[in-house]
Amino acid sequence: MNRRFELTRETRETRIRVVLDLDGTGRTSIATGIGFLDHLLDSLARHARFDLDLSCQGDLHVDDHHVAEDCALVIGAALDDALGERRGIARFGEAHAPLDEALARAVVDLSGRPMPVIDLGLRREALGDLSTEMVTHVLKSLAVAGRMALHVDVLRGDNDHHRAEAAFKATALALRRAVARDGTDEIPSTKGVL
Ligand SMILES: [Mn+2]
Repeated sequence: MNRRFELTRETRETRIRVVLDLDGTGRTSIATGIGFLDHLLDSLARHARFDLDLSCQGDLHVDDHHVAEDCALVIGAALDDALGERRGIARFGEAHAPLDEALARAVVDLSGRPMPVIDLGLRREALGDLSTEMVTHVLKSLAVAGRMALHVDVLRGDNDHHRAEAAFKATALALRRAVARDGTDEIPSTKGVL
């Protein structure tokens, strides 16, 4: 079963092309126009072992909101499509990830229902050219479009760059476990549908 999906999404605010392969090796090519967003998405794909090509031309003259949100929505939509009926996957995944003094925890259920609960405790206004509120919003948008419960908490950490990056690494590791094939052809749900 091929778990690779390509998608182009164009609105008046952004034009995005994504190629996502859940069975990749963590090879990435990411150009959103926002350096710190590239850094976080690169970390997400690399540690999830997804291959991710993502390019976005967006209205950065307005602010970072549309680009950051739409990139996350497109990755989530590609993930949803690549998973198909969600047959033969672990479905649940959890992970802790440290980055030096920071420690993050992510717990994911590829339930088919969008439910993000994100608490990163970021204190700065921005990291590079990405506002910190958008770091949280990207994870929320990913969970909504990817139709998953995603709980991410940063448990400690002094440096907001470390806190944000640890959150994305933990999310990546949890996703890697949740999408892992379990050797069956079953849909892992008592309902029989995800
Ligand atoms: Mn970093």
